[in-house]
Amino acid sequence: MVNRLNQQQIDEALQNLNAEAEQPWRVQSAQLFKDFQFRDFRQAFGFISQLALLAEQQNHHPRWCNEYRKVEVSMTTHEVDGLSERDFKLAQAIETILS
Ligand code: HBI
Repeated sequence: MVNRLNQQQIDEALQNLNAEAEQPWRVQSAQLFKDFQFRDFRQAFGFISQLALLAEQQNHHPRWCNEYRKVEVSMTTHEVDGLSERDFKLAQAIETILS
């Protein structure tokens, strides 16, 4: 059972998530979204590999788009047709693999 977050909950969750991040996550087209830029393709692909393992662990699977050293990540929760705590939990975990 998962709940759809309302706007106030989304704003609070974004604030927590972005508190220590250099580049912020944002909500774009109803998705939780962030652009990542790496030193080179190898680093970008390493990040994607770690992201894939995290997604499996959490059974929550983001969309990603990679071009050379750039990776765009976005996600939503289909079950609630919006954002849920699952999106923010995965985003937080993604930040920890970068730190
Ligand atoms: N990944 N991003 C995302 N959103 C979901 O709603 C989602 C998912 N991965 C697995 C998943 N849902 C399953 O829990 C359901 O399809 C059963």
